[in-house]
Amino acid sequence: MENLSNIKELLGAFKFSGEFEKSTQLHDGHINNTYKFDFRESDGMLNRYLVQEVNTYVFKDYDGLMKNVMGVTEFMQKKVAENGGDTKRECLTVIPTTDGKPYYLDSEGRCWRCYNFIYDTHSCQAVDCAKTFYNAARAFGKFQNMLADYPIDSLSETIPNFHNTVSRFADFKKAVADDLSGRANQVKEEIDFVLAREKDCSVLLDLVAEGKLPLRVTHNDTKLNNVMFDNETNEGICVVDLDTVMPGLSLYDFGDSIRFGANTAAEDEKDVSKVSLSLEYFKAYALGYLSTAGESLTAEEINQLAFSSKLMTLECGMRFLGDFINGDVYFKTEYPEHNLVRSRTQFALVADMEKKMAQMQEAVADCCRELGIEK
Ligand code: GN1
Ligand code: MG
Repeated sequence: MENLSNIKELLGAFKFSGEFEKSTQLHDGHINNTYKFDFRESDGMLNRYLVQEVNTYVFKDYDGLMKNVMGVTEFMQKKVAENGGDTKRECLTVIPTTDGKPYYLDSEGRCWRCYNFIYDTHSCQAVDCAKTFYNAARAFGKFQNMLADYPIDSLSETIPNFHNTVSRFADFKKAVADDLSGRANQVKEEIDFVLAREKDCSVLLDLVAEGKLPLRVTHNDTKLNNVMFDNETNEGICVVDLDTVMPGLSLYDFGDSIRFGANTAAEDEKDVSKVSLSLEYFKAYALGYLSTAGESLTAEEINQLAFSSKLMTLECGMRFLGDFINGDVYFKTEYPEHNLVRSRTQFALVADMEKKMAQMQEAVADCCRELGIEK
């Protein structure tokens, strides 16, 4: 029971049902700590919950965050029910604390929350075939559609300027200038790679300022492992990790999915020669996403899908490198160079996307033709 010295306290904190059996830590995310809690009912039935310690260094306004999560989950439950879906499997439900609150502050001031566990599903850490990635795309496209009429002004910005790449670039330059870890001189080549791409950082924001791209309610962390796939059908039935649901661009969601899932190597592959953009996976994702969200997208959004993939990869790379230079204060790491390794894979992927940009654009155009989308 790693890190769970406060298990007794937690067991009394939430409205769990049944007799506690065990907790198991899951190691998926880079930010929060996640555990499965198993309980047994007197009739032998298993009750499983997902308990998470919210990282309050990253999410300073955890109260605003949980208000967003409550609002979004309740909204989605209604939508799923209206469409005749299964509210226990197709959306998350927050399990309240024993005194009816959405989160629990423990005696050390740490913030905990609890979700229903989604049975008979699995998550994927890497794309195994194009169909899986297509299914993930359909899930994220549906998610965006489901939240299309969510009251956008009611959402707090859980992390201000999360995908504002101009502000990310400024943060990056500050990290280099401050050089808190003294590591900047080891990574000059990587720093130069970022600095040479300053112009890319403002492309989407300029289009927003010109009124050419709409703000939408977006997920903002569309990694493959944030989709739960049905064990039988392999369809993406539920999108999880709602911490960064905020006003954003559809392009952030599209691009971030490609960054992670269309890479032929893992995000932290040490051998960068294995890193490349799979055009097959790119096209599969574009097809899945356009087949669910395509109708509601504008021509300019579709026009920027390929570029947004490169931009989100560059942004993530500069965040990893910036964190390496800051001394690994944000992302969890397993070894001292981990963030540097992660940033190198992102930059190798950016470089490969730059070579393949015309083919990526062509793949989007093919998908639009296949789906009869004319904008
Ligand atoms: C973090 O924790 P996880 O893996 O869901 C990060 C994302 C990054 C991602 C990189 C709140 O997400 O923005 O793209 O790592 N989440 C936050 O793998 O910063
Ligand atoms: Mg996640």
